[in-house]
Amino acid sequence: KKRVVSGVQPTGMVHLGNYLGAIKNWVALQDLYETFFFIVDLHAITLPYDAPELSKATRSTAAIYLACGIDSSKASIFVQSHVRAHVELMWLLSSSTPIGWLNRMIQFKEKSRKAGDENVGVALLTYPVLMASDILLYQSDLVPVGEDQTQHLELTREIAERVNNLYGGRKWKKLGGRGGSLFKVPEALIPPAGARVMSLTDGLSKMSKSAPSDQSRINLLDPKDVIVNKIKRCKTDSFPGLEFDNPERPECRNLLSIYQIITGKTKEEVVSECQDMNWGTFKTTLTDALIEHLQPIQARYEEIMSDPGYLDNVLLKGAGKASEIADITLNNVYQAMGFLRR
Ligand code: AQP
Repeated sequence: KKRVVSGVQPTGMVHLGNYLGAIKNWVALQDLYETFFFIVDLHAITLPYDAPELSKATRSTAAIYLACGIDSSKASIFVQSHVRAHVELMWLLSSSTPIGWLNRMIQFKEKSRKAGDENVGVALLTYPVLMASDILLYQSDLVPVGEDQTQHLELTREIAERVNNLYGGRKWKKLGGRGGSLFKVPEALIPPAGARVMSLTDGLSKMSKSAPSDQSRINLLDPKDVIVNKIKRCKTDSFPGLEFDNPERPECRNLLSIYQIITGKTKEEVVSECQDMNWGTFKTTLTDALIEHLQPIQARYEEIMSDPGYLDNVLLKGAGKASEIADITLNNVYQAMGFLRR
């Protein structure tokens, strides 16, 4: 079976964008591939954060994976920092990653400009090397990535090829290794169209955990009345009827797309159902669909959170399985790079 890895940062509340763009798609992947879904807590400290909140958000994100249908008997679910190989391999990879490659990363440029140089830790720059480590450790074939992550995945591929050339093949064999590639070079798995969920208050920017206004996103755990209120107040326009493909109506496209994915209907079905609706009617329809979809997830979440032992076990088992595989890669890299082994 091909291997797939992916994760979400425990940096706040998991929102509809994380769910429709990532977690919901993973549920189908776990039946097709050998899957590793982790909570990327080490990435979550690359911008200023609240330490007591980190462990809470990590547990909560893990429970959300399970509540959304990720099944621990099919997928390995674990916390990134529980598998030490992630950080170790990152250090080894960073010696072969030119600073120029990292300086070019758009996300680094944007996030460091926003935060200001004095507030930016070195980890924000080296973040993509940790992501490369996350992926390469598992010899992953496929990585589901949103548009925002394609540049980082490309960098992962470049790092893999460079390390394979520098240390793999015959050179590795001479050091007692198997020879050949140290890393599989992974491919992107592009999510289904329409999976980029935009902000409720601005149809041109993505729904995001870090946006200051909570009104801009639907959190997976938002209670009914909050969802009602957010949809009631979300940005719309004054065009007649509703349509997907008018570039002047990004909010309309976004809300129709959310409705389409959440109900599992086709675009054509949504067009014929909604094209003549006014905003008031559509907002009620969308709100009802969201509540109906999220309610069972929220109920399962509560159940999971009420049994901490169960969650601990899932994460322990997941980390155990992940460590076994990660350690094989890590040991090979140490060997190929010429380290004296214990
Ligand atoms: N708006 C979105 N639409 C579709 N997919 C999205 N993802 C995030 N936002 C959207 C996908 O969710 C996965 C996990 O994201 P992350 O936790 O690594 O954080 P992120 O990509 O930086 O997104 P956030 O949640 O909006 O956080 P901030 O505010 O910190 O940028 C990824 O697969 C991502 O593509």
